[in-house]
Amino acid sequence: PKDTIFRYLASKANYEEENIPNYDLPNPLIMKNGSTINTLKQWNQKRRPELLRLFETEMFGKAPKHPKDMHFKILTEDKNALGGIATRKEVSVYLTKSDKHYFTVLIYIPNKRSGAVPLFFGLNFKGNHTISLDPGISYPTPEKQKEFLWKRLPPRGIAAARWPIEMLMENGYALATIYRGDIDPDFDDAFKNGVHPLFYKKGQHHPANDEWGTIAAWAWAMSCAMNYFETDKDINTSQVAVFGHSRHGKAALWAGATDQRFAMIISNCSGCGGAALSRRAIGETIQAINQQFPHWFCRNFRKYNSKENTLPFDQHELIALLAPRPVYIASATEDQWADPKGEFLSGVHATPVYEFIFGAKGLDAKEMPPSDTPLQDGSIAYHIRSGRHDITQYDWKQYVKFADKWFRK
Ligand code: GTR
Repeated sequence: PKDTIFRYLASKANYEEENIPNYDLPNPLIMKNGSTINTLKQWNQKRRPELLRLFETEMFGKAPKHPKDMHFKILTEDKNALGGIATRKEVSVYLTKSDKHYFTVLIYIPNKRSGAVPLFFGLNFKGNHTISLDPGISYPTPEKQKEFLWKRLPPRGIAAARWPIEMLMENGYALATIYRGDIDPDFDDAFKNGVHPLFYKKGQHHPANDEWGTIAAWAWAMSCAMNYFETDKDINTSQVAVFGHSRHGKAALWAGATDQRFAMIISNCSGCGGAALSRRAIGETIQAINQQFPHWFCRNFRKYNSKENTLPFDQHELIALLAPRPVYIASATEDQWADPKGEFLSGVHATPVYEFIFGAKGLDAKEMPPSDTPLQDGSIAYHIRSGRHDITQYDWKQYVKFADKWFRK
């Protein structure tokens, strides 16, 4: 049935530039009340908080503060993983005083290192044990498997093609990941499972209209995990790149916006609700995304179904919230559902904030580059890879190159 909704929505969608409605993008440097932002101080004290609040209350939903009883435990550690090239750790992040509510972070650290290393950190779709054939990765516990409502256990290593662990180790990067279902399952369960119920007020059974959906919960958990990384002396926490493919790309962008400890943000095919401009209403639209994934955003976001022009922001301003940190936006030629051009334009229209406020080069282009021609000169990088909606070796090669540029100067 899920597939049926998608096919229905995809068949109804507009894919033609000439059918895009007329729109004016909000100017990231103009406040809601019309006043202009000229200085770093005005940006930091006025406009950034205003935009953040708007995205929070109208789109992703407000998440709670980090739990005060949050604590960590290293569950397993193997200094001789992957034939000796890496140290593998599994760390639980407990959200309450007891050891009952937790999610597990899987971490690989290159053994060839001197001192703390930079980290790539992102969510996975099918379970930590699916990112590699490494037999040392624990399967989720039977209780967890029950919680995840898996019909069957996804096979070990099934997603390995998307996770070039050896390549990252060779290049001196650590890698960390969390199974997103370990935070909040990716289906509409009226927020009965996952982290939401842990934070309900007395008598509350559902997040309020402006409170966190599933994507905000994923981003929040990544921010919680960052607190663990700060205790891990092998990880350079001033060099953490938060990344994500597709729905996890949306989560990575929101994590970067809400937690400025993330030093780099990578959006791979994040599409609607991610890097793509909503007002273009091409491919996946707000209405389509809210229909297919009613749990991703807060309820307020539904006000904008087929009313993109009434949004008090657009997605270029989500990119602007990341400034002045380096951001990589990537698309794929066959991924029209995600609107590659809208992803590119977000970078273009976030650029004034990078330039005028921070004196940094943003995305230095007006026209989309040809496929497989990365633009990596500025703080906002962009490429459109030939091929389908995916994260590939090609994409990873670019991300490492970009990270080298910023983290190894
Ligand atoms: C699609 C969804 C997209 C994107 C994608 C994914 O079905 O419409 O917004 O997030 O899933 O996560 O692969």
